[in-house]
Amino acid sequence: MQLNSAPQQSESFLLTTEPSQEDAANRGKEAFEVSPTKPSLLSSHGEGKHDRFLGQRGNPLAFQKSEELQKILFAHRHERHLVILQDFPDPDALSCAWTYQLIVQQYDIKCEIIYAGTLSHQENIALVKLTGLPAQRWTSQVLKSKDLSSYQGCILIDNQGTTSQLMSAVQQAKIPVIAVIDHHTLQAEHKSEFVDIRPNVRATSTIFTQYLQSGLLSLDSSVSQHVKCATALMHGLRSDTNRLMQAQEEDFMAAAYLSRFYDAQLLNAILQANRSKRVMDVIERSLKNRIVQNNFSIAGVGYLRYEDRDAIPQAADFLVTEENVHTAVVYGIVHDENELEVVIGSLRTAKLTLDPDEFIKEAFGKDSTGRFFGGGRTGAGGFEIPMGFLSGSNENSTYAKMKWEVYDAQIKQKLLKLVNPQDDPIKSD
Ligand SMILES: [Mn+2]
Repeated sequence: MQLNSAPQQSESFLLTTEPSQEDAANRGKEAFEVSPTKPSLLSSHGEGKHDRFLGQRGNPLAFQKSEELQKILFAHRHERHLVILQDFPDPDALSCAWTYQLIVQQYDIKCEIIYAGTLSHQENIALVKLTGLPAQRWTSQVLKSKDLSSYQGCILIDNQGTTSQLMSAVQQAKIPVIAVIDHHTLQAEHKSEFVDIRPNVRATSTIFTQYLQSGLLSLDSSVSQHVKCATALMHGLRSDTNRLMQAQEEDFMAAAYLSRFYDAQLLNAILQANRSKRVMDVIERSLKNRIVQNNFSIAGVGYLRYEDRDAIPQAADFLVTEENVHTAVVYGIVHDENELEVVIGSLRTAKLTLDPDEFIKEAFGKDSTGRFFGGGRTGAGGFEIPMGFLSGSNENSTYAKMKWEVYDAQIKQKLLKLVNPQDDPIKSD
């Protein structure tokens, strides 16, 4: 891993928001006629037959899930749906949501891709700008202006609803969950018509590429949107597999398929996005503050702005490259322009036997409502700890410093308990 490429991004958990307007009326007006024969995967054309064979041979589950999803989409044709992403969407989430949108257009389903937080990582901003990826930011103000009763369903992609603050509004509006498609560890039982959760797959982009290969949508390299979407998927796949270094056979198969359609130059342009000075400063602080024990590198970086939140996983990506370090945890207090503050942390590990999901859950436990403060997937994890009553009021720097020190000490204490199990007072020898 190099400093100039930090592909893995944040795992996010609850945060509140700031304004930005998206005009719901600007959604595409095109309506596709869906013939009753359309839903059969056998009706797909072009390279479909060959790809179907690949999908089937390579992965019967993927083929079966594609078929199942197709039936559900057919049953929901002509509806309006919301695709809900985690608050700080990463390339895997963004590209899959876009793929989903292109798939369901064939069923005259209009879906809006929404997230509540912000695009923080420079590569994500570049991805969205350079490909024209149609994701909308729904802050609490935007949410208030929306008539949720006009949506007949919602879809969770690359998350299971635990990392989006939009979920409570969607649940209140009684919008049913139609599909959950994810590769994170199962977070809860889902009351959803369609569930495709495969924690053994490294990226949701792999799952979506398999849907494409099964014939849910025939990519056409003469269609610019398809090329851009394939490029986004390639970026998502690379990003969640540490540039394919953690990829497994099916991820490579998916990348091989995408290689027929993606635009290498466009991908390069996305990856060239530079870090801001403030992100560099956070990385510098993480280097200065890190403590290394038992191959774990732990660094608190103090306060940082909401829009620089992704500096935390990028710092963790960097710290884990140190010799004799297999796992890095970086955390800080993220604040927005209001009073909101939250402790956010990221874990990166190169140790195959360390399960980030288990580690984070064990280290920080649950809040009073029984919800875990964080979780993870292969190689990466994250946590968010709301600060409640202690939030804000940092005009007094002594107070701000004191508050940071308390959180810093508490987080270190919880992490070190797991890092140094020999500190257990009960010793057998
Ligand atoms: Mn992912």
